[in-house]
Amino acid sequence: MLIRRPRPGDSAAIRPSEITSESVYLNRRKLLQAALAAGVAGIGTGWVSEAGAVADLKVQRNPKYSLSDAPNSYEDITTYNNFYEFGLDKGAPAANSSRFKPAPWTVSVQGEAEKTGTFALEDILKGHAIEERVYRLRCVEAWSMVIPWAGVPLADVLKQFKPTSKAKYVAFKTVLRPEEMPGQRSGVLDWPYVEGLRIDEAMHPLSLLAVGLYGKTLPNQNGAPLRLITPWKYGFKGIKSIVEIRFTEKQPPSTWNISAPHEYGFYANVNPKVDHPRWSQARERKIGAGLFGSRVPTLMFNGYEKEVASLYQGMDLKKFY
Ligand SMILES: Nc1nc2c(c(=O)[nH]1)N[C@H]1C(S)=C(S)[C@@H](COP(=O)(O)O)O[C@H]1N2
Ligand SMILES: [Mo]
Repeated sequence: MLIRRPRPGDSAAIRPSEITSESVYLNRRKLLQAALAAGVAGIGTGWVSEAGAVADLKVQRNPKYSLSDAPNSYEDITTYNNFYEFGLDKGAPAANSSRFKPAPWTVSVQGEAEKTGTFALEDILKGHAIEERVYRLRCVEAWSMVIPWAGVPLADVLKQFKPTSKAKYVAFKTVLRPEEMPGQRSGVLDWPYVEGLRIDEAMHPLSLLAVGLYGKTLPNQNGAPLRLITPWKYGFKGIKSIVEIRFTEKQPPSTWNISAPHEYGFYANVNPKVDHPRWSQARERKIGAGLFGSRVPTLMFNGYEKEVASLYQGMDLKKFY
């Protein structure tokens, strides 16, 4: 018997019926409370509004994080997704997430830190400017996209909770809402989705807590209202719709590692020299670059080798994949 093991998204083509066109999408935005109140980096009561809608954000472009490639279109970024809570096909998250309610939103902060508890999203972000950073997202399935994220350096957010010296890792958890997330009513993965980083990875300046893209709040399919971005790692580390942050002494479990430990490790650093057991990681297909995309070489640490290589000095990256 052949058991088809799930993996972080399939390379199945999007059926036209699954595509939410940009105009349909934009019409759905309705009118938002215009007043993304001043102060607090543009966050107010209109932070995220009704399901399916996005609001403008006040963002400051950070030119330090740019790429020579043009960003993918808003359409590509919001209709070609992996978010198994809403289904397995690339078009499923856009098609099935309109009933998901990303507001109001709280995050529970727990574990090895001085300040723990449940906090409103606005309070966690208070006082932090929202930066726009263009990063390449490299999926473990060997495709990539260029995305202008809006977010706050993860380190800045984490430091306000004063992690103790026992905080060696940070664990993240996605919301569990089977009533709003049809994929969670299936057993394809252990729910809720969980991920984690070593504390030095979490505190690295590249790590971003994203709250938007293209200058607007995150659409549900991209992980509203906040998700993780670690651009030197495979996309599945970028856990979406985060409701819990926990500082831990031991390495936390991660969903894809639980699902298929020989295929997906805890580190998941982009590495063209360490192939997935079932396919090569040497090259990637650029989404949106022509009908079949263009295949280009994958760069070590997704192009961030200079910045992050020192985090893994002395580690055998074939073993710690
Ligand atoms: N909770 C949750 N987070 C998730 C996933 C998921 O299925 N569930 N998929 C991951 C994978 S495999 C990728 S490639 C990225 C895709 O992010 P995007 O859809 O915003 O491009 O989200 C990651 N975060
Ligand atoms: Mo992925």
